[in-house]
Amino acid sequence: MADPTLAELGWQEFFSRQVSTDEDRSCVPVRVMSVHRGMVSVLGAELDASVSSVLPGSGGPEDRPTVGDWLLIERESLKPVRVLERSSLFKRPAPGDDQRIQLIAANVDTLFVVTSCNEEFNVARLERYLVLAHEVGVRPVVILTKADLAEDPDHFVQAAKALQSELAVELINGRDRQSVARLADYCRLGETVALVGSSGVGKSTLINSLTGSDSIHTQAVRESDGKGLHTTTVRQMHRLGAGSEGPGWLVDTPGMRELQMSEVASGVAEVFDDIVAVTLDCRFTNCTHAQEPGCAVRVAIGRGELALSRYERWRKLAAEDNVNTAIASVRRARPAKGGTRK
Ligand SMILES: Nc1nc2c(ncn2[C@@H]2O[C@H](COP(=O)(O)OP(=O)(O)O)[C@@H](O)[C@H]2O)c(=O)[nH]1
Ligand SMILES: [Mg+2]
Ligand SMILES: [Zn+2]
Repeated sequence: MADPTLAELGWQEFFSRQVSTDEDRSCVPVRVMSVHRGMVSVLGAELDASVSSVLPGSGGPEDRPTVGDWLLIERESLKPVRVLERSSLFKRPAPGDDQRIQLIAANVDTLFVVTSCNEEFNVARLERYLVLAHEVGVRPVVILTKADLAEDPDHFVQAAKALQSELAVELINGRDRQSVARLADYCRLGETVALVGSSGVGKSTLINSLTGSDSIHTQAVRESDGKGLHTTTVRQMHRLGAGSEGPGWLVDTPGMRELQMSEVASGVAEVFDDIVAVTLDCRFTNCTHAQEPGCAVRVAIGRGELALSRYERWRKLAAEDNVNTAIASVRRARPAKGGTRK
């Protein structure tokens, strides 16, 4: 495959205006393709290399490079200088009591929320992913796989479309290249699509069909820089559309088993904007929609204009977000144990 140009890699004015004249002379921008222990695989306009992921200075938890990042590196030494400000960032709290944040992917344009036309399909889980997409500021597309195995695939399409007005929903057989071909429209020149969804829904299959490759595993480590890298790394940018015009990028994400909602209030408000609109008609601005007189939410539920199940899912997500957001702000206020922050 020919070396990509910066535009094909996703370079935009948003990034170029962050680079000073001095930096422009001494550095080159490269995009992070995958992250390994202490190293990142990067691609630039004329550069395919593995460079250190350790940046000068201490930096905050979000300053280390992740998949999809634009990294400035020194032209001669290839030493990393800094990560450019991101147009979007997916992250999650590291599992357990760890205070660290796990960075998932940066500079993503579109989120493919992948689910299948079977018992895996779950509206509450889909809503969580939609909240995440809106919070991060990327366009969500629900991808329904295994259409070929379902008796009534349209039932799943309708259920997904009901989640949000104007939500893009695509029904596919992920193993069939013709069936997935139209999804390439969501991933135009230099654009990046991240895939999320439970294990087994067909994310890897879809990436293989879209990129026309047989196995993601053969792509996990490039020959040019495979030396000393851990082959178990899964998160990686895959180039779409070999030879075709307008190739974009696909990035798989680790299964987010416990997708905790934290600091996503605006995402919740966007996904449930219909309910938020109803609450504006409640008599009291701090209405809890339980006992208060003049509660527009209870009226809407009583009239059948608002589904009780959807209202309850909204309450649950909003409550979870409130608790986790409060915990996160307490943690931030407290100095890290041992005094040093990584
Ligand atoms: N029949 C059918 N099988 C599929 C489809 N998508 C994925 N699969 C199969 O489902 C299994 C899990 O797919 P995989 O891509 O590994 O899921 P991942 O864990 O999300 O990456 C594999 O056996 C795939 O062949 C589909 O649309 N139709
Ligand atoms: Mg997979
Ligand atoms: Zn109310």
